Amino acid sequence: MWRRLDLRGEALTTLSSAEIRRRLPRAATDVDVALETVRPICDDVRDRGDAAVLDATERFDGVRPASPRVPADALARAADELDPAVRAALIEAIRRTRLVHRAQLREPVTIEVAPGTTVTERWVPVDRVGLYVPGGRVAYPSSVVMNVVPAQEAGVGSLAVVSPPQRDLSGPGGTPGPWDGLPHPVVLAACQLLGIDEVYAAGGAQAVAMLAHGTESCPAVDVVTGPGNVYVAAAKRLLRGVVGIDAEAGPTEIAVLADHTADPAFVAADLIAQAEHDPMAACLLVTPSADLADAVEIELGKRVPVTRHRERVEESLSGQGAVALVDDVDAGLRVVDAWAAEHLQIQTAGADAVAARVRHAGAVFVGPYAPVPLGDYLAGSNHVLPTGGTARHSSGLSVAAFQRQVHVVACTREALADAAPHIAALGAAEDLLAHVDAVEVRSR
Ligand code: HSO
Ligand code: ZN
Repeated sequence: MWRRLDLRGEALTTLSSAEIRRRLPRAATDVDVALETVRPICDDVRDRGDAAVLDATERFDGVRPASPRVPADALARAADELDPAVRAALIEAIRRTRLVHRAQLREPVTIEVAPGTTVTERWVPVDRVGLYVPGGRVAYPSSVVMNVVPAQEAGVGSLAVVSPPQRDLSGPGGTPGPWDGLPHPVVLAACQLLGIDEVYAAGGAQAVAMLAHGTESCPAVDVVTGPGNVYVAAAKRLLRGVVGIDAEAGPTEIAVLADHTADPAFVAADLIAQAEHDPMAACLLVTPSADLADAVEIELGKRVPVTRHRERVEESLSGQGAVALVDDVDAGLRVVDAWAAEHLQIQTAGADAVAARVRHAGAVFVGPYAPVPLGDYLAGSNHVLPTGGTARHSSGLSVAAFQRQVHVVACTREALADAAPHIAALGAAEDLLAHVDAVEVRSR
């Protein structure tokens, strides 16, 4: 059901990271192809505003709301009808996520680089953000928390949440029910719990374009964040520059680095949990223990047939699932670093020390009792994480996505005079003599 890769022996030591990465499976998503699909949609939203958003919504989501803006009474109703256990869980998730993200805030720092010359570095929130919450195959109220909390903690004043509308035909005789044309009610309830009153029933490229260009009902934002499908990623790529974006999310993925001490049932359950997100999800086990590889395979054989989203899981595991056998945990670390997983689990002896050596992963989960769903929902860490190997150069969502760092330079007359000869030398070297003059005019 999944492939076995043998990375034991000499081979690994002679391969570069990029070569190791190429040998490991990962679904190929072609954002460039999707670009051509989303370009006319984004242009249409730019030109025709709400009408174009609603047309695209009708076409792709099969439902046409009266306006993209979700009415306040729908938010209130969603919160009233929220299951108490889900409410309690969301409140605890919000509390923990706030603690972690508040700790990311940086005070301004002033550095005196020479007597009389200071550079102050301060972090300034953007004015207005748009937060994308997926709602296609699965609705993600937890993603409301993961986007909204960092934006709020960063100090952003104006927040808009977008999430695709659902078709609800639960009314009498298959007529539209109370949630027809609205985002998933638990998504709405999560917004209400977080104090967000600006929510739009829009998804896909049309939602990103609405946020980026602005429409009659939705003023343009400065930054768009949040995960989505390939069309959302393509729209972000197209509109980057018109707005700031966090990252282009690809299919979710997990790597488990485990040795003979790992519990095969835990490992199999963790792989299946990631695979249930998406048939394109990539699940990788890296282990020096052939016994563990066999035992995990047996566990998968037991668990996959009875899992709720069996088809997705089977497709994911047979498409991009693999176990890579390595010589030892050190070699395993090279492999998982090369792959740069969105989620990396360490289930080895001395897991803390192994985890401390990881260099490339979106988030690291240490030991047998830190499964990825803990991070998805409740650890307080962010679950919007870099996919597709981009963990080599990018981070998960944090307050930094919603702020800019600004350098503030101050200098006294005397300090400028001290710096003048150096500026004159560099200005002359670049043949920019007006630069030199702008300093000298101050010393006359
Ligand atoms: N594992 C997903 C996040 C998520 N899981 C949301 C459940 N809900 C990608 O990081
Ligand atoms: Zn998940």
